[in-house]
Amino acid sequence: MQLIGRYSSPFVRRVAVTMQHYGMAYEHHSVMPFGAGRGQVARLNPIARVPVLRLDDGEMLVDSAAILDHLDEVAGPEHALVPANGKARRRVLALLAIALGSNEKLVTALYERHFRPKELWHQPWIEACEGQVRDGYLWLEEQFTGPWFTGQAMSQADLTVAVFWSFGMAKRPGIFAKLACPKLRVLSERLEATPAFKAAPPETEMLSNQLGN
Ligand SMILES: N[C@@H](CCC(=O)N[C@@H](CS)C(=O)NCC(=O)O)C(=O)O
Repeated sequence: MQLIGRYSSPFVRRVAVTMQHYGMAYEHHSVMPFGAGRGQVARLNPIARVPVLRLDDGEMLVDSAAILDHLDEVAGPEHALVPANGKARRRVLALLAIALGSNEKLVTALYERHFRPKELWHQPWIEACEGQVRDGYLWLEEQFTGPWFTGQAMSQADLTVAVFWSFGMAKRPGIFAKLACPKLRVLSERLEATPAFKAAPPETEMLSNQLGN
């Protein structure tokens, strides 16, 4: 399998960490969906987004949720990080929906600050997005009763929130360091120290480094 996209993308990284966790071998192609890399990504995904997972028979999967759904199927119900059915599955998907939504709003605000000239930044829009980010993480913090989100076993909710938390801390430390989310912080630090996370560290980012806190 080939995983396309840089680990500096939290969507790519959650796929990579999951593959490491499952012990699945893959080739990593660290390509950005912007600038010089855009054409290469567009040949694999019509909307030029990462992650893309190319399966051994050439089939192309796009979108981290669809990719993870496939990987869970390959891992099998005993090992899958999202339960196969019922209330347990709905619970993990509900947590993931808020984590993904919060992270998407963070990325939206980052893109506003990266792609538009500073004098055209629309501050009310940035603040609205960042308010949604805060509300999402505060809700997730409330849901976390430990040792994992859904009890005694790690799920995709834990892995994804840990990846997204690290991304938020790196990109907008001024927001994330002030968030009253001690349980999410500990969860992220705990998982970042595991072999699966260490095997897929975020590369030095080339985009959005100069955006302030
Ligand atoms: N819902 C998608 C989001 C993927 C996404 O936004 N990827 C970003 C990189 S962090 C990207 O490719 N951005 C380029 C673009 O949106 O044009 C997923 O979960 O895979």
